[in-house]
Amino acid sequence: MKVGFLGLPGSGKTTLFNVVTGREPDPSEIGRSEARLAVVKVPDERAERVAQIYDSAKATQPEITFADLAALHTGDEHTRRDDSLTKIAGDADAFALVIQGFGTMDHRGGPLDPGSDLESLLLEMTVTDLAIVEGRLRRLEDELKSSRDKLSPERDLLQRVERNLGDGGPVREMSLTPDEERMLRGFNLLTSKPLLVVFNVSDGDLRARTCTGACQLAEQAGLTWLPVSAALEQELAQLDEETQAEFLAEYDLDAVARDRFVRACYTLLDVITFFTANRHEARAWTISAGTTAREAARKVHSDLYEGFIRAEVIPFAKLDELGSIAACKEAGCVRLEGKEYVVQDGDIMEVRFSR
Ligand SMILES: Nc1nc2c(ncn2[C@@H]2O[C@H](COP(=O)(O)OP(=O)(O)OP(=O)(O)O)[C@@H](O)[C@H]2O)c(=O)[nH]1
Ligand SMILES: [Mg+2]
Repeated sequence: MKVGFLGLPGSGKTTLFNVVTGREPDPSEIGRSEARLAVVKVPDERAERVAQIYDSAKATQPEITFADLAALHTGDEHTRRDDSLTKIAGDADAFALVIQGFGTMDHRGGPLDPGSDLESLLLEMTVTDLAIVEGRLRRLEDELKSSRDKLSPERDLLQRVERNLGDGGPVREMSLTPDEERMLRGFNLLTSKPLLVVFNVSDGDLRARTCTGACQLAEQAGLTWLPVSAALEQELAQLDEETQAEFLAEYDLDAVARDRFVRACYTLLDVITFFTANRHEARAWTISAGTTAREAARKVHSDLYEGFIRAEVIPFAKLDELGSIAACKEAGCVRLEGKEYVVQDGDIMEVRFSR
Protein backbone atom coordinates (compact mmCIF):
# COMPACT_ATOMS: atom_id res chain seq x y z
CA MET A 1 0.00 0.00 0.00
CA LYS A 2 1.44 3.29 -1.04
CA VAL A 3 0.15 6.71 -0.08
CA GLY A 4 1.50 9.69 -2.04
CA PHE A 5 1.72 13.24 -0.66
CA LEU A 6 0.45 15.67 -3.24
CA GLY A 7 0.20 19.43 -2.98
CA LEU A 8 1.20 22.84 -4.22
CA PRO A 9 4.78 24.08 -3.70
CA GLY A 10 5.61 24.86 -0.08
CA SER A 11 2.41 23.41 1.37
CA GLY A 12 4.39 21.29 3.84
CA LYS A 13 4.54 17.90 2.06
CA THR A 14 8.15 17.22 2.99
CA THR A 15 7.74 18.43 6.58
CA LEU A 16 4.71 16.18 7.03
CA PHE A 17 6.48 13.28 5.30
CA ASN A 18 9.39 13.60 7.74
CA VAL A 19 7.02 13.74 10.69
CA VAL A 20 5.03 10.69 9.57
CA THR A 21 8.05 8.59 8.65
CA GLY A 22 10.30 9.75 11.48
CA ARG A 23 12.96 11.08 9.13
CA GLU A 24 15.33 13.92 9.83
CA PRO A 25 14.90 17.00 7.62
CA ASP A 26 17.54 17.11 4.88
CA PRO A 27 18.16 20.59 3.45
CA SER A 28 19.80 19.15 0.32
CA GLU A 29 16.46 17.71 -0.73
CA ILE A 30 14.67 21.03 -1.03
CA GLY A 31 13.32 21.61 -4.51
CA ARG A 32 14.16 18.12 -5.81
CA SER A 33 11.72 16.69 -8.32
CA GLU A 34 11.87 12.93 -7.76
CA ALA A 35 9.70 11.18 -5.19
CA ARG A 36 11.17 10.03 -1.89
CA LEU A 37 9.86 6.82 -0.39
CA ALA A 38 9.74 5.55 3.17
CA VAL A 39 8.23 2.43 4.64
CA VAL A 40 6.45 2.76 7.96
CA LYS A 41 5.53 -0.16 10.18
CA VAL A 42 1.99 -0.14 11.49
CA PRO A 43 2.17 -2.11 14.74
CA ASP A 44 -0.35 -4.96 14.96
CA GLU A 45 0.05 -7.01 18.12
CA ARG A 46 -1.55 -10.03 16.43
CA ALA A 47 1.69 -10.62 14.47
CA GLU A 48 3.56 -11.40 17.72
CA ARG A 49 0.88 -13.81 18.85
CA VAL A 50 0.89 -15.64 15.49
CA ALA A 51 4.70 -15.90 15.71
CA GLN A 52 4.42 -17.33 19.21
CA ILE A 53 1.94 -20.03 18.19
CA TYR A 54 3.81 -20.99 14.99
CA ASP A 55 7.12 -20.83 16.83
CA SER A 56 8.41 -18.44 14.15
CA ALA A 57 11.87 -16.93 14.50
CA LYS A 58 10.50 -13.43 13.91
CA ALA A 59 7.30 -11.43 13.55
CA THR A 60 6.98 -8.92 10.73
CA GLN A 61 4.54 -6.05 11.19
CA PRO A 62 2.30 -4.68 8.44
CA GLU A 63 3.78 -1.86 6.40
CA ILE A 64 2.60 1.14 4.53
CA THR A 65 4.77 3.09 2.08
CA PHE A 66 4.67 6.87 1.93
CA ALA A 67 5.89 8.89 -1.02
CA ASP A 68 6.87 12.55 -0.83
CA LEU A 69 5.98 13.58 -4.37
CA ALA A 70 7.15 16.57 -6.38
CA ALA A 71 5.16 19.78 -6.05
CA LEU A 72 2.21 20.23 -8.29
CA HIS A 73 1.60 23.29 -10.38
CA THR A 74 -1.86 24.30 -11.41
CA GLY A 75 -3.43 26.65 -13.94
CA ASP A 76 -1.08 29.00 -15.78
CA GLU A 77 1.91 27.72 -13.80
CA HIS A 78 1.24 24.31 -15.23
CA THR A 79 3.06 24.73 -18.48
CA ARG A 80 5.34 21.74 -18.88
CA ARG A 81 3.22 18.74 -19.77
CA ASP A 82 6.00 16.24 -19.05
CA ASP A 83 5.50 17.26 -15.44
CA SER A 84 2.00 15.87 -15.79
CA LEU A 85 0.22 15.01 -12.61
CA THR A 86 -0.07 11.35 -13.61
CA LYS A 87 3.69 11.12 -13.91
CA ILE A 88 4.22 12.81 -10.56
CA ALA A 89 1.60 10.65 -8.88
CA GLY A 90 3.08 7.36 -10.11
CA ASP A 91 1.56 4.16 -8.79
CA ALA A 92 0.25 5.43 -5.43
CA ASP A 93 -2.83 3.60 -4.11
CA ALA A 94 -4.15 6.71 -2.40
CA PHE A 95 -3.27 10.35 -1.97
CA ALA A 96 -2.91 12.74 0.91
CA LEU A 97 -3.53 16.22 -0.44
CA VAL A 98 -1.48 18.63 1.67
CA ILE A 99 -2.98 22.11 1.75
CA GLN A 100 -1.19 25.12 3.18
CA GLY A 101 -3.18 26.62 6.02
CA PHE A 102 -0.34 28.31 7.93
CA GLY A 103 1.09 31.78 7.46
CA THR A 104 -0.54 34.63 5.56
CA MET A 105 0.91 34.24 2.07
CA ASP A 106 0.79 31.40 -0.43
CA HIS A 107 3.78 30.13 -2.43
CA ARG A 108 3.29 32.80 -5.09
CA GLY A 109 3.25 35.60 -2.57
CA GLY A 110 -0.51 36.06 -2.88
CA PRO A 111 -2.92 35.95 0.09
CA LEU A 112 -3.33 32.55 1.73
CA ASP A 113 -6.45 30.80 0.42
CA PRO A 114 -6.64 27.12 1.35
CA GLY A 115 -10.15 26.75 -0.09
CA SER A 116 -9.09 27.94 -3.50
CA ASP A 117 -5.95 25.74 -3.36
CA LEU A 118 -8.12 22.72 -2.60
CA GLU A 119 -10.51 23.54 -5.43
CA SER A 120 -7.77 24.02 -7.99
CA LEU A 121 -6.03 20.78 -6.99
CA LEU A 122 -9.26 18.80 -7.26
CA LEU A 123 -9.92 20.39 -10.64
CA GLU A 124 -6.41 19.56 -11.81
CA MET A 125 -6.93 15.90 -10.91
CA THR A 126 -10.26 15.80 -12.74
CA VAL A 127 -8.84 17.48 -15.84
CA THR A 128 -5.87 15.10 -15.89
CA ASP A 129 -8.19 12.07 -15.79
CA LEU A 130 -10.44 13.55 -18.43
CA ALA A 131 -7.47 13.97 -20.78
CA ILE A 132 -6.49 10.31 -20.28
CA VAL A 133 -10.02 9.03 -20.89
CA GLU A 134 -10.54 11.21 -23.96
CA GLY A 135 -7.20 10.10 -25.41
CA ARG A 136 -8.11 6.44 -24.98
CA LEU A 137 -11.59 7.00 -26.44
CA ARG A 138 -10.06 8.57 -29.56
CA ARG A 139 -7.77 5.58 -30.08
CA LEU A 140 -10.62 3.18 -29.37
CA GLU A 141 -12.75 4.62 -32.15
CA ASP A 142 -10.04 3.62 -34.62
CA GLU A 143 -9.56 0.18 -33.13
CA LEU A 144 -13.31 -0.41 -33.05
CA LYS A 145 -13.46 -0.09 -36.81
CA SER A 146 -11.35 -3.22 -37.13
CA SER A 147 -12.27 -5.31 -34.11
CA ARG A 148 -15.90 -4.25 -33.56
CA ASP A 149 -17.79 -5.54 -30.56
CA LYS A 150 -14.93 -6.79 -28.46
CA LEU A 151 -13.96 -3.28 -27.42
CA SER A 152 -17.37 -1.73 -27.16
CA PRO A 153 -17.85 -2.47 -23.42
CA GLU A 154 -14.67 -0.51 -22.79
CA ARG A 155 -15.93 2.35 -24.91
CA ASP A 156 -19.29 2.41 -23.14
CA LEU A 157 -17.59 2.45 -19.77
CA LEU A 158 -15.13 5.18 -20.76
CA GLN A 159 -17.96 7.31 -22.11
CA ARG A 160 -19.73 7.02 -18.77
CA VAL A 161 -16.50 7.98 -16.98
CA GLU A 162 -16.02 10.89 -19.37
CA ARG A 163 -19.52 12.24 -18.65
CA ASN A 164 -19.01 11.83 -14.93
CA LEU A 165 -15.66 13.66 -14.97
CA GLY A 166 -17.10 16.31 -17.25
CA ASP A 167 -19.69 17.04 -14.56
CA GLY A 168 -16.84 17.38 -12.05
CA GLY A 169 -17.48 14.00 -10.40
CA PRO A 170 -14.51 11.90 -9.24
CA VAL A 171 -14.33 8.30 -10.50
CA ARG A 172 -14.18 7.00 -6.92
CA GLU A 173 -17.82 8.05 -6.46
CA MET A 174 -19.12 6.13 -9.49
CA SER A 175 -20.80 2.81 -8.86
CA LEU A 176 -18.77 0.30 -10.82
CA THR A 177 -18.91 -3.48 -11.06
CA PRO A 178 -15.73 -5.43 -10.21
CA ASP A 179 -15.25 -6.04 -13.95
CA GLU A 180 -15.51 -2.34 -14.69
CA GLU A 181 -13.06 -1.56 -11.91
CA ARG A 182 -10.62 -4.04 -13.41
CA MET A 183 -11.03 -2.44 -16.82
CA LEU A 184 -10.21 0.99 -15.43
CA ARG A 185 -7.32 -0.06 -13.20
CA GLY A 186 -4.71 0.16 -15.94
CA PHE A 187 -5.49 3.82 -16.59
CA ASN A 188 -4.35 4.71 -13.08
CA LEU A 189 -6.96 7.46 -12.88
CA LEU A 190 -6.22 9.92 -10.09
CA THR A 191 -9.80 10.53 -9.05
CA SER A 192 -10.45 6.81 -8.75
CA LYS A 193 -8.16 6.62 -5.72
CA PRO A 194 -9.02 7.41 -2.12
CA LEU A 195 -8.11 10.92 -1.11
CA LEU A 196 -7.36 12.36 2.33
CA VAL A 197 -7.20 16.13 2.67
CA VAL A 198 -4.58 17.27 5.16
CA PHE A 199 -4.83 20.91 6.21
CA ASN A 200 -1.44 22.01 7.44
CA VAL A 201 -2.73 24.67 9.80
CA SER A 202 -1.47 27.20 12.34
CA ASP A 203 -1.48 26.47 16.08
CA GLY A 204 -4.67 28.47 16.56
CA ASP A 205 -6.57 26.61 13.84
CA LEU A 206 -5.28 23.30 15.17
CA ARG A 207 -6.80 24.13 18.55
CA ALA A 208 -10.06 25.12 16.88
CA ARG A 209 -9.98 22.09 14.51
CA THR A 210 -10.69 24.26 11.53
CA CYS A 211 -9.11 25.61 8.41
CA THR A 212 -10.74 28.94 7.71
CA GLY A 213 -13.76 27.60 5.88
CA ALA A 214 -11.77 25.30 3.59
CA CYS A 215 -12.71 22.28 5.67
CA GLN A 216 -16.36 22.88 4.77
CA LEU A 217 -15.39 22.71 1.12
CA ALA A 218 -13.73 19.35 1.73
CA GLU A 219 -16.86 18.12 3.47
CA GLN A 220 -19.08 19.29 0.63
CA ALA A 221 -16.85 17.31 -1.74
CA GLY A 222 -17.38 14.25 0.48
CA LEU A 223 -13.72 14.09 1.46
CA THR A 224 -12.18 13.05 4.75
CA TRP A 225 -9.95 15.75 6.20
CA LEU A 226 -7.46 16.03 8.98
CA PRO A 227 -5.96 19.16 10.57
CA VAL A 228 -2.26 18.93 11.47
CA SER A 229 0.50 21.37 12.16
CA ALA A 230 3.54 19.86 10.50
CA ALA A 231 5.88 22.44 12.03
CA LEU A 232 4.54 21.90 15.53
CA GLU A 233 4.73 18.13 15.13
CA GLN A 234 8.32 18.41 14.02
CA GLU A 235 9.11 20.18 17.28
CA LEU A 236 7.03 17.66 19.23
CA ALA A 237 9.05 14.79 17.80
CA GLN A 238 12.18 16.19 19.52
CA LEU A 239 10.56 16.14 22.98
CA ASP A 240 10.46 13.38 25.55
CA GLU A 241 7.23 11.45 25.97
CA GLU A 242 6.06 13.28 29.06
CA THR A 243 6.40 16.74 27.51
CA GLN A 244 4.81 15.41 24.33
CA ALA A 245 1.80 14.23 26.33
CA GLU A 246 1.47 17.68 27.91
CA PHE A 247 1.57 19.30 24.50
CA LEU A 248 -1.03 16.93 23.09
CA ALA A 249 -3.31 17.56 26.07
CA GLU A 250 -2.96 21.30 25.54
CA TYR A 251 -4.18 20.87 21.96
CA ASP A 252 -6.77 18.29 22.99
CA LEU A 253 -5.27 15.72 20.62
CA ASP A 254 -5.39 12.01 21.37
CA ALA A 255 -2.16 11.16 19.52
CA VAL A 256 0.75 12.65 17.60
CA ALA A 257 0.13 13.49 13.91
CA ARG A 258 2.01 10.42 12.80
CA ASP A 259 -0.43 8.07 14.52
CA ARG A 260 -3.50 10.12 13.62
CA PHE A 261 -2.38 10.22 10.03
CA VAL A 262 -1.56 6.52 9.69
CA ARG A 263 -4.89 5.66 11.34
CA ALA A 264 -6.76 7.94 8.91
CA CYS A 265 -4.95 6.31 5.97
CA TYR A 266 -5.96 2.83 7.13
CA THR A 267 -9.60 3.82 7.43
CA LEU A 268 -9.53 5.68 4.17
CA LEU A 269 -7.86 2.88 2.25
CA ASP A 270 -10.32 0.30 3.57
CA VAL A 271 -7.54 -2.20 4.14
CA ILE A 272 -7.36 -5.40 6.15
CA THR A 273 -4.48 -7.54 7.39
CA PHE A 274 -3.88 -11.23 6.79
CA PHE A 275 -1.00 -13.37 8.04
CA THR A 276 1.33 -16.01 6.74
CA ALA A 277 3.40 -18.03 9.18
CA ASN A 278 6.12 -20.65 9.23
CA ARG A 279 9.17 -21.49 11.31
CA HIS A 280 11.14 -18.57 9.92
CA GLU A 281 8.64 -15.77 9.99
CA ALA A 282 5.12 -14.77 10.94
CA ARG A 283 4.22 -11.92 8.67
CA ALA A 284 1.34 -9.49 8.40
CA TRP A 285 0.24 -8.34 4.94
CA THR A 286 -1.89 -5.33 4.11
CA ILE A 287 -4.52 -5.76 1.37
CA SER A 288 -7.71 -4.02 0.29
CA ALA A 289 -10.90 -5.30 1.87
CA GLY A 290 -12.64 -7.57 -0.66
CA THR A 291 -9.43 -9.12 -2.05
CA THR A 292 -9.75 -12.78 -3.07
CA ALA A 293 -7.47 -15.54 -1.78
CA ARG A 294 -5.64 -15.86 -5.09
CA GLU A 295 -5.03 -12.12 -5.39
CA ALA A 296 -3.83 -12.04 -1.79
CA ALA A 297 -1.44 -14.91 -2.57
CA ARG A 298 0.10 -12.75 -5.29
CA LYS A 299 1.22 -10.28 -2.61
CA VAL A 300 3.29 -13.03 -1.03
CA HIS A 301 4.78 -14.42 -4.26
CA SER A 302 3.75 -14.57 -7.91
CA ASP A 303 4.31 -18.38 -7.88
CA LEU A 304 1.54 -18.71 -5.30
CA TYR A 305 -0.76 -16.78 -7.59
CA GLU A 306 0.15 -18.69 -10.76
CA GLY A 307 -0.06 -22.15 -9.24
CA PHE A 308 -2.81 -21.45 -6.69
CA ILE A 309 -4.77 -24.58 -5.77
CA ARG A 310 -6.43 -23.68 -2.49
CA ALA A 311 -5.80 -21.97 0.82
CA GLU A 312 -5.95 -23.32 4.35
CA VAL A 313 -7.43 -20.60 6.50
CA ILE A 314 -7.56 -20.16 10.27
CA PRO A 315 -9.21 -17.04 11.69
CA PHE A 316 -6.94 -15.23 14.17
CA ALA A 317 -9.61 -15.15 16.89
CA LYS A 318 -9.85 -18.96 16.87
CA LEU A 319 -6.10 -19.46 16.81
CA ASP A 320 -5.68 -17.03 19.67
CA GLU A 321 -8.42 -18.72 21.68
CA LEU A 322 -7.35 -22.33 21.09
CA GLY A 323 -3.62 -21.62 21.23
CA SER A 324 -2.33 -24.16 18.69
CA ILE A 325 -2.79 -25.31 15.10
CA ALA A 326 -3.48 -28.86 16.28
CA ALA A 327 -6.29 -27.62 18.54
CA CYS A 328 -7.74 -25.62 15.63
CA LYS A 329 -7.69 -28.72 13.41
CA GLU A 330 -9.37 -30.77 16.09
CA ALA A 331 -12.08 -28.16 16.56
CA GLY A 332 -12.67 -28.03 12.80
CA CYS A 333 -11.51 -24.41 12.56
CA VAL A 334 -9.06 -24.92 9.71
CA ARG A 335 -11.00 -24.29 6.52
CA LEU A 336 -10.14 -25.08 2.92
CA GLU A 337 -10.97 -22.20 0.65
CA GLY A 338 -10.83 -21.77 -3.13
CA LYS A 339 -9.36 -18.94 -5.17
CA GLU A 340 -12.52 -16.80 -5.07
CA TYR A 341 -12.68 -16.80 -1.27
CA VAL A 342 -12.73 -13.23 0.05
CA VAL A 343 -9.96 -12.91 2.61
CA GLN A 344 -11.08 -11.67 6.05
CA ASP A 345 -9.17 -9.44 8.45
CA GLY A 346 -7.01 -11.63 10.68
CA ASP A 347 -7.01 -14.74 8.50
CA ILE A 348 -3.88 -16.85 8.73
CA MET A 349 -3.46 -18.29 5.24
CA GLU A 350 -1.39 -21.16 3.99
CA VAL A 351 -1.51 -21.42 0.23
CA ARG A 352 -1.29 -24.80 -1.52
CA PHE A 353 0.11 -24.37 -4.99
CA SER A 354 1.65 -26.32 -7.85
CA ARG A 355 4.95 -25.25 -9.32
N1 LIG B 1 4.69 27.93 10.20
C1 LIG B 1 4.71 26.77 9.59
N2 LIG B 1 5.60 26.54 8.62
C2 LIG B 1 5.59 25.36 8.00
C3 LIG B 1 4.66 24.34 8.33
N3 LIG B 1 4.89 23.27 7.53
C4 LIG B 1 5.91 23.62 6.72
N4 LIG B 1 6.34 24.86 7.00
C5 LIG B 1 7.43 25.59 6.34
O1 LIG B 1 7.08 25.83 4.99
C6 LIG B 1 8.21 25.64 4.15
C7 LIG B 1 7.90 24.60 3.09
O2 LIG B 1 7.71 23.36 3.73
P1 LIG B 1 8.02 21.99 2.98
O3 LIG B 1 7.65 20.90 3.91
O4 LIG B 1 9.36 21.99 2.41
O5 LIG B 1 6.93 22.10 1.82
P2 LIG B 1 6.82 21.21 0.51
O6 LIG B 1 5.37 21.10 0.21
O7 LIG B 1 7.57 19.95 0.67
O8 LIG B 1 7.56 22.15 -0.53
P3 LIG B 1 8.02 21.75 -2.04
O9 LIG B 1 8.58 20.34 -1.97
O10 LIG B 1 9.06 22.75 -2.38
O11 LIG B 1 6.83 21.85 -2.86
C8 LIG B 1 9.37 25.25 5.04
O12 LIG B 1 10.12 26.40 5.32
C9 LIG B 1 8.69 24.74 6.29
O13 LIG B 1 9.48 24.91 7.43
C10 LIG B 1 3.73 24.61 9.38
O14 LIG B 1 2.90 23.78 9.76
N5 LIG B 1 3.78 25.84 9.95
MG1 LIG C 1 9.06 19.11 -0.55
